Amino acid sequence: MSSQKELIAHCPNVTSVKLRPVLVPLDPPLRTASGVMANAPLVLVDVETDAGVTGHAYFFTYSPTVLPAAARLAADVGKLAEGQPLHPRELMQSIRRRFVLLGTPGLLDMALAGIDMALWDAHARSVGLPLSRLLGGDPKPIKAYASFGMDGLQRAVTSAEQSVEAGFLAVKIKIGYPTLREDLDVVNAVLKALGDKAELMIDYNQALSVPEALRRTRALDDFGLAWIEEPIACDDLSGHSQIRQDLRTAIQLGENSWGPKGMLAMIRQGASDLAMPDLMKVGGVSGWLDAVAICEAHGMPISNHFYQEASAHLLAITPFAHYLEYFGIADGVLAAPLKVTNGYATASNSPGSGVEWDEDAVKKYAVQV
Ligand code: SMN
Ligand code: MG
Repeated sequence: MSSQKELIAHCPNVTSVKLRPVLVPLDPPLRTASGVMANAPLVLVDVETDAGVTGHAYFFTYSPTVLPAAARLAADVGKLAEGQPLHPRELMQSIRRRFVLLGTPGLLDMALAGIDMALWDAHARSVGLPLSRLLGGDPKPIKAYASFGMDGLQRAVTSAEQSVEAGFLAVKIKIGYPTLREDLDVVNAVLKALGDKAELMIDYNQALSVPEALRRTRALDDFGLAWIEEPIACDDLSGHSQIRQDLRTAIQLGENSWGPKGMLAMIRQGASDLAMPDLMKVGGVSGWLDAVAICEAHGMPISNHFYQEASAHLLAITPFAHYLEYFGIADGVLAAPLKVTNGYATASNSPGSGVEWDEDAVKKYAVQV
């Protein structure tokens, strides 16, 4: 690799953007009130440069049905970056300008974000810096919560007990069982298992109507929960605002806010107390920096959704960093998954955003498109 001085004098160019779709088994399957995921459909992004560094990132497509199309779309969009200087922000702005008339929500935004993340990883690697240091900070311990699915009372209690044993200071479970009684029984049992060792967040994954959400969140409001996440449809911001005004418990949104403008709309509507941007849906590292600046201006505590490796770097430079969601959606294809020690996760100190492939696993889970 070129010397530091040569690298800084000569900005590398992107030589290729390669995409690989994989289907990584989730064990156990991830159950939510809005569906079960047995596998993690991921598009792996590799940005090669003429400086001998390659940037890595991945994006999660939620549904295996759209995985091939997402990979093909990202491959086509990636060609727009080839031959260009490795200037993540400027290059992505220029690529996004090509789609103003089309609009980008959905698969295109997902592909653009994945490419953005990989460009930033390549940029950080090209100057030999961890992403957080490139952005003016340093990797530092971020309080993490162990994130689980909707697994029934007994599994939820076992997960809570194991999390406390492992040193976690917070746990999130998903609820939205057929009856409020079942929700309350699971929450009570988990709170009992956590004791005073850890706090509890709950996530409804958009499962309730507004009246049912008012009914259920009122019943949960005295439990001292850290937050209640997405009780109703993620795009019903006025509905969330109505629920929020009715509660003392914090409402948490953000994983489904598309781009900085989506985060701004959530804030303007008064829909949430907290924000948890999803690094893909918010627009990659570039989108995160813009969106989180808006949230900070409104004093909102920031957590992440998924993408824990790069999010740990970004939360390290976020003044109101709240929690890191610890759910390794891509751990099955990573050579060195992020670890939590005594309830805190610290981003990798290696150059880049902390994403390195386990190439044997990538081959094992590869999907032909
Ligand atoms: C979630 C969303 C999508 C897939 C799995 C889990 C959940 C979370 O909303 O907050 O992690
Ligand atoms: Mg959620």
